[in-house]
Amino acid sequence: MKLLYQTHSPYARKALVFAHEAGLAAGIEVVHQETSPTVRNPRVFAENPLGKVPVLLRPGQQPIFDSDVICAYLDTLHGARKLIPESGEARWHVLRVQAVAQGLCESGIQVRWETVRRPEHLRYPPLRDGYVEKLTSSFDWLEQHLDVASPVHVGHVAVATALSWLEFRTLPSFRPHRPRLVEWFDAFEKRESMRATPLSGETVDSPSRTPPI
Ligand SMILES: N[C@@H](CCC(=O)N[C@@H](CS)C(=O)NCC(=O)O)C(=O)O
Repeated sequence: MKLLYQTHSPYARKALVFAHEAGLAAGIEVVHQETSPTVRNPRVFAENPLGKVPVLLRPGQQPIFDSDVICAYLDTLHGARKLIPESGEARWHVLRVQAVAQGLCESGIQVRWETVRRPEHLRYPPLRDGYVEKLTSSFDWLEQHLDVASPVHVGHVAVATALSWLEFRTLPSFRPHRPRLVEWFDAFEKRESMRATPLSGETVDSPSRTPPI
């Protein structure tokens, strides 16, 4: 299998960290791609109509995209303890944590658009503030609800890769006043799966875009 990947994407890293945690990373070739909604990447669009990474390519089968779906697929490929519980409240808890983590990444990306990525005269501070509020409210939710003592699950992987990326991009910090979350995260970052997948690089946006004909 191949994974269309980006070294500064929290979503791509989530899929790869999951593969490491599931013992599947050795069977996945990482293929680096750059994506931005302002610069079309034909290789990625050929596999995913949304033009986003990560995308998992399987020989002779349809591509799988969206990190949530890739993780769910990978979890079917191994015989060890499932990282996504198959039933019961445990399943809904883990998926809910994953949803909050996805929202952290989405909100962080929006904050970056409204602070550094969009040309200055097109930025809209109330939108930035609204997304910052989603970040802080999600940090508080995680401080209260994250099951820090449970065996690793997809929600942990998603939250750790999201928080790590927020720090990498010096977005609003989750650290003040959230000791439980901080202790858990600092320990998680030491895991082999996280150390094997460091974040690096810059997003390349186009300052202006010619619409497709
Ligand atoms: N919901 C998707 C989000 C993927 C995503 O937004 N990837 C970014 C990289 S961080 C991307 O490729 N963006 C390009 C674009 O928005 O066109 C997932 O979980 O995989």
